[in-house]
Amino acid sequence: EYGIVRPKGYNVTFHTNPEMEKHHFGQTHPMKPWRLTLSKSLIMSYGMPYAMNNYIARTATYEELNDYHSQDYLDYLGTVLPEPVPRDVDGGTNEMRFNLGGSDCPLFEGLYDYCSMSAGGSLDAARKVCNKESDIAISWGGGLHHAKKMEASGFCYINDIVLAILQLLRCYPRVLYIDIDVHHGDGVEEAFYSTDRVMTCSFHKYDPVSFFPGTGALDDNGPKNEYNPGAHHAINVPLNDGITDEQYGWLFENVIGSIVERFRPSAIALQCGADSLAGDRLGRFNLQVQGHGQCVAFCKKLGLPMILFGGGGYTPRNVARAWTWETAIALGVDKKINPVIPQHTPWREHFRQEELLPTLEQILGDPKPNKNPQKRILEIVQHVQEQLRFVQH
Ligand code: V1P
Ligand code: CA
Ligand code: ZN
Repeated sequence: EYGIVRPKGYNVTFHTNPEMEKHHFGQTHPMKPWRLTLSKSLIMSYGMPYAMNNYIARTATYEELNDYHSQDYLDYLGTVLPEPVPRDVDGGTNEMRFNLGGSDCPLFEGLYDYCSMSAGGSLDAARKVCNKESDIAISWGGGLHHAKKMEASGFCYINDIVLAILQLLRCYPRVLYIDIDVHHGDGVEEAFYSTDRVMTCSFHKYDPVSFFPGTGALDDNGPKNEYNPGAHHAINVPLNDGITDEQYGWLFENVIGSIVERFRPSAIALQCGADSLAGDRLGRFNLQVQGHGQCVAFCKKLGLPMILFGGGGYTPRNVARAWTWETAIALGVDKKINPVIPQHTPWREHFRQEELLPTLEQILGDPKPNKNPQKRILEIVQHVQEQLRFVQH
């Protein structure tokens, strides 16, 4: 139709839930679920749905969420209303206990539904990959990597990634989790701290004092003790402001290349948080759509079954650009995709103020000074390779 052909014998599945996009965290909150609508309509305007299998994600059940999250946390999440429960019910202690109701993780109308839809999409993606019905399954509504077993954190309430990886572990011996969101993937790292069947690797801006969540130092590689098989199975790549496509791509290919060689994963879970792009409202990097997408292309070339998750991304138009480009990469469109966009798409509305044609090739954001010396980049690769020597071949 639009120059995209479905490759024979290669299946990409796309999992979304339009209901999820209708939820609001609040006027000033940076997390805007409608960025998913924007992304989907851009993806549609290129005709990509013709080249993949599209599924409306179901909502995850309580039992499915309970595969990772604790019952008392889920029970509380299921009963809270936008108005905090009256003080005389629990004295506000549950909100404090579960980190709910603050500015990062507000309580809003339909919160529990929103969470179970995000998790439902990622669980559906994992099941398709397990059944071999999908080579790459995409869940842009997932990727909520900070949520803990009994605690909300950083805009994340339910850790759909952990739930999806738990599914993958039912049919694949080893899963590699990669996280290119600008924030540290602390929730996923913590969940798999004590297993050698999951290796986690997050690339992020690191500043223990002033950048959320403050964890993910180079030498944080999982609790080291002789009884912990998960020791050395957490890899962290802490970065500074302003990293470019060139440096990031070099680091990514060296770090992930070394991990794959040593750990030999049987499946990949890739969190594609788009807040690592230049011009992001919360981010600090200088990545362009090409550099971000190059990570997806490199993983695809490994030829392993893979799930692509969404995640952060606070400049909605750029989120849509990146996730559209990455959907195209999953589909195997390696040349530039047809930039002729139908005039009538709702997506056009959001781009009409731009001077240039809204192509995916546009340079994003004002460049930030690059605070990543080449020496440090080399040091990081060296440290990772030293860590990997401890990993059983
Ligand atoms: O920095 C914090 C707070 C302050 N500390 C007490 C914690 N929170 C950050 C949270 C960022 C979450 C990122 C999520 C993801 O990795 C995955 C979906 O992308 C924060 C920031 C900030 N600039 O880092 N919260 C907010 N900004 C915020 C701003 C306005 C309204 C509500 C929250
Ligand atoms: Ca990250
Ligand atoms: Zn983020």
